[in-house]
Amino acid sequence: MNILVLHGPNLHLLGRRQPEIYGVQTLQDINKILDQFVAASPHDVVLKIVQSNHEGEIVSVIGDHIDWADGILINPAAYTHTSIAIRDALSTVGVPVIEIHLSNIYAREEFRHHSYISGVAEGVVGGFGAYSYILALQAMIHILGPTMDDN
Ligand code: CA2
Repeated sequence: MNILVLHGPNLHLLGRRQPEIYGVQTLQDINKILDQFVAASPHDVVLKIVQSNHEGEIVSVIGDHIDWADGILINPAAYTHTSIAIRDALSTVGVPVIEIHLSNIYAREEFRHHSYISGVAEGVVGGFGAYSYILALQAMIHILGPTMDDN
């Protein structure tokens, strides 16, 4: 199963600022944990991980993987609250999407309480720091596993 992992704007700065909100792990640490989880998985999982600070680039990356991705994990970061373009791109691909947040967006400022992405996602995982990513990956393997293992 091919899983596209997308990290949105400013997440390349993780671990350097606001550790009280986003944790001390860097994006490289999170990517390494995901790769280690995949290596230990009995399923045939391939991850492609992309970080971008640009909305249009995220839209393009999603579209470019339309024939490759069986599922998409995305932390849209600030675009969560603004981007109809990313929402449309995700719904066009037509594969399961899981929205990820490091922080609990509902325990923060009001403007973070609305997500344009949740309505096209299978589910949302947030509030667990880097562990949100592992939970989301586990959920995606759970969703895709039965269909893929039949192949
Ligand atoms: O909690 C999350 O994962 C967020 O998606 C993170 C976004 C924020 O806009 C969302 O509301 C919730 C912000 C990502 C910025 O990451 C930083 C990393 C290090 C230092 C400063 C920001």
